Amino acid sequence: MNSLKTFSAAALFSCLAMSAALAETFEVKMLNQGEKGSMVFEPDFVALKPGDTVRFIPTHKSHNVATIEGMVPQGATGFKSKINEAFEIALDHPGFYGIKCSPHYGMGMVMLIKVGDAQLPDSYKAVEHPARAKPRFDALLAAAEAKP
Ligand SMILES: [Cu+2]
Repeated sequence: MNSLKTFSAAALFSCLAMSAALAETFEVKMLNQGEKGSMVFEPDFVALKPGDTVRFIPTHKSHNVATIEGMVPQGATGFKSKINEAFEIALDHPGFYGIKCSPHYGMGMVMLIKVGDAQLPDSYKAVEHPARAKPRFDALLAAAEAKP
């Protein structure tokens, strides 16, 4: 009986230790030219567990990262980095973040972040984007909805 108690306490402890250790960091490059064309975040979609971190790397110059109005989970706050600077943020609010590069939003430089289990809100599809950002976002939103 005693040994069983000891065992379950140890198992519980190792689970807690593991879940803390499992918080991951996802790297996203900011590029003038990538696999999907010019002015891109690469990758342009990341799915995080709550508590995971996204690190934006200024691989090429003149980029930043900023949340798009109307595309931040309810109760969460948006963020915006400085041009040419690496930027790291831990996200623990479940939901979707629509992301743009401020100088290149008009050239379609956008990406989508999913945190935890979340349903894409319909309101996200109604957000207006510059002409070249729209098709990229439509594809990202469609892919995000198709994923389980
Ligand atoms: Cu940019």
